[in-house]
Amino acid sequence: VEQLAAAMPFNSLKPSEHGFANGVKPVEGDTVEAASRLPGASTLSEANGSDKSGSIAIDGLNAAIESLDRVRVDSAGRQLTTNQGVVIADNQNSLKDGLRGPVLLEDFVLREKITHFDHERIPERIVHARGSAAHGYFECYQPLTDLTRAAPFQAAGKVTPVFVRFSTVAGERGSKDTARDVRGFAVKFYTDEGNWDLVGNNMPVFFIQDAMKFPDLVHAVKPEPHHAMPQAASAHDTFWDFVSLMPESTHMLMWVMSDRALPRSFRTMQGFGVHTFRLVNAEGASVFCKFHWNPTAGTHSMVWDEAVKISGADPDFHRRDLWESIENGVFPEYELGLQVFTEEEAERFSFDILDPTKLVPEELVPVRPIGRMVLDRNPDNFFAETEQVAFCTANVVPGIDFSNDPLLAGRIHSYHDTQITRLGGPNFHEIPINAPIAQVHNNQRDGMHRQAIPRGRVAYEPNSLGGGCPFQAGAAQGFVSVPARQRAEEAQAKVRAKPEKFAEHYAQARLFYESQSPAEQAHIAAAFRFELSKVTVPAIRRRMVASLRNVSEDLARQVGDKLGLAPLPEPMPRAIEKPPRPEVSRSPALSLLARPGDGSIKGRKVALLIAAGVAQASLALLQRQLAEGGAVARVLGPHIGPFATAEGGTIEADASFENEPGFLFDAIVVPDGKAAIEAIAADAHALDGLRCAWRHCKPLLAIGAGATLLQRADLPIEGKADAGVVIVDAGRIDRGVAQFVEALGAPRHFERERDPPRV
Ligand code: HDD
Repeated sequence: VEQLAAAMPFNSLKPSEHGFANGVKPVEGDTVEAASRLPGASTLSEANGSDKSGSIAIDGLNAAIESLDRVRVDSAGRQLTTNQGVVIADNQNSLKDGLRGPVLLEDFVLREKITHFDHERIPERIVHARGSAAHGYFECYQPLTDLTRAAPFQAAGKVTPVFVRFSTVAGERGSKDTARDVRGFAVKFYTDEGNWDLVGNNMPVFFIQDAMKFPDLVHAVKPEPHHAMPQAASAHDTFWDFVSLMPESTHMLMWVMSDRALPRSFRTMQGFGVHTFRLVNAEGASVFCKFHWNPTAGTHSMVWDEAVKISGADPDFHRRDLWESIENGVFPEYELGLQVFTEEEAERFSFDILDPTKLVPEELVPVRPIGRMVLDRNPDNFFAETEQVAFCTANVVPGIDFSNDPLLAGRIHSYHDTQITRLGGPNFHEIPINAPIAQVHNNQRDGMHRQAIPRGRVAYEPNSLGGGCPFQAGAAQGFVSVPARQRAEEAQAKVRAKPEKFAEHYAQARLFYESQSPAEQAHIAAAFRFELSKVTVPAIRRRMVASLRNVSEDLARQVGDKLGLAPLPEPMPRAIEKPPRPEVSRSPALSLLARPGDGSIKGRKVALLIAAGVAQASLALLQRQLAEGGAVARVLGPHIGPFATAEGGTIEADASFENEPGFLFDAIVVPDGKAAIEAIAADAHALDGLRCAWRHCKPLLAIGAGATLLQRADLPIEGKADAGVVIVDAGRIDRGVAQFVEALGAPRHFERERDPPRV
């Protein structure tokens, strides 16, 4: 390894790329630091061939890889073949009857190639079409046997492989990552007792209370059917028409108009199971539970102007961040937390725990950390894994069960059903990424694209010819549904109706708004203003502001003013005159600032602006500290390639001010060197980048002569700037670098923000 590393640039995390690594599985109870040092973290294994399939089983960081190895294909050093394995002599020319003659029907090589190509596309997901995924593992902190018999939670240090797909909801497969939208957060646990899918979102509540309305909601938010616009946006008439007629959406609207809908990255957003689930222990006793994923890197979001600009410059912004972070060894990590409560406790809550438009405030039921999830391997192939993965809320394992949430009931049906069209038949569970590690034995047979070859003549149960196999396991081992009681007063006739507490729609919307920081509240008001100003029908705008009056007069006024609605419309009539008194009126945990992270700069992207004459020495300390902290520094110049430095050397620009605009970065650094500053100041792309960094409340560091560039960009740095603007003399770089690194690891510097913006 050392010899090879000396001979060529070599990433020690990815020895498998170089064809000599035998990966190692994570040691039970290992820390992420130790796990990240293990070889085999990458699967880009072009150099690893095997005799049979072209793939050799690199034992990576999780056991799910073994089941995928069987089908991994690696063509390094191989001849081209047809799908029948026949070696192809010429892949450039079709078979013709003479040089200028017609192409012959017998050309099976041509026909096979074109036919396969014609069928490459499959239907995209009806919602959550755009997504990105990664492999990883879940590690349990402590046994939870008192609460649940679910396999991942049975021992401290137990590692369960996972595959996680993040997504936007409304946009099509080729749309942008940075839309204002909910994000999907779907986790497939390959447990040793079967697959468990926790199919959640980055918001803990939902728009509707009953699956019956899901098709209407989706039709309303998707591009309008007559002209198919707008793409990946809720800022249009049909969405606001629907939600303004659905007061139950109000709470979720507060989340979707908040910074939560603009995550900085998938690494910095929370995830929630949304519904109330049940945990069931080996004795069959059950409690209710809500699932929370909390990112170790803290919760960080973008601002709207930034998201709009990034959408144009890099529609793959989140996908790229996830991919590059994993390749760089900055593994996204989340802690799994549980809110556990009993049926009796739930009955006393002011809201119904079966209502998915309500959350359980953390002040009422604290979140108990129970394990962590680390994403440490990028997929080998986007289509085979990320596109073909099929999540389903019905996929639970012994120890996990459902509540009677009516939204969940519809989901239990919908997910399996949708894959039958999307993946072309009922055998999609055999697609490698979907196949459980636990063995499958049953009497289901045939169907399109069957892969397994069941042996024997018995395909029914009970049987005697097969010795009674496969046989029922009994309650001790198999899945048993919780025999949930129906309370006597609930044991009614069939009804199409809801429990009474479902009719209260505003208390938690208010709780959310009141729990935000002033900057977050301002962003919510601005988001409503923006979205509703795109609505062309005045009655819809009025109806929505009427609904906001039930949440917060302050918010309704801010939005109404900017929509020219004076006086404000009357508040929307409420379904309940005297709603139950909420338990808490403030929940600090609902603000993004509640989880700023540990101050680490891991994965942050920093632009270093250079031009000819740059004082390279002024950058050296900074570059070292950024690298040590796990941040990514990119050198941006007027063009890519080498530039002469003030010291007489050369420095290479990785990117240009034009091809990687400043708003793509978390921070910008302007080094010392008068000549360089003159050259940078002559390029408005660079000045725009600085203005964006300022406007988006990001850190800026100017060293020596670099300070004049901030003035040339017209940044209003009069008197004492905020902690995010660091200006240092060339002689005191060390102090400036320390301040800058601290600012980089902190949340945005919103004290700078003005609405409308000054810069
Ligand atoms: Fe859903 C996909 C999350 C309500 C029907 N949903 C889908 C995905 C996520 C969610 C993360 C993408 C999975 C992936 O990456 O492949 N959905 C949610 C959450 C909901 C929710 C958190 C509310 C709590 N969904 C919901 C309802 C229904 C559906 C009420 C239907 C009754 N969802 C689907 C679907 C999708 C889907 C049509 C599209 C593609 C797929 O399932 O595999 O079945």
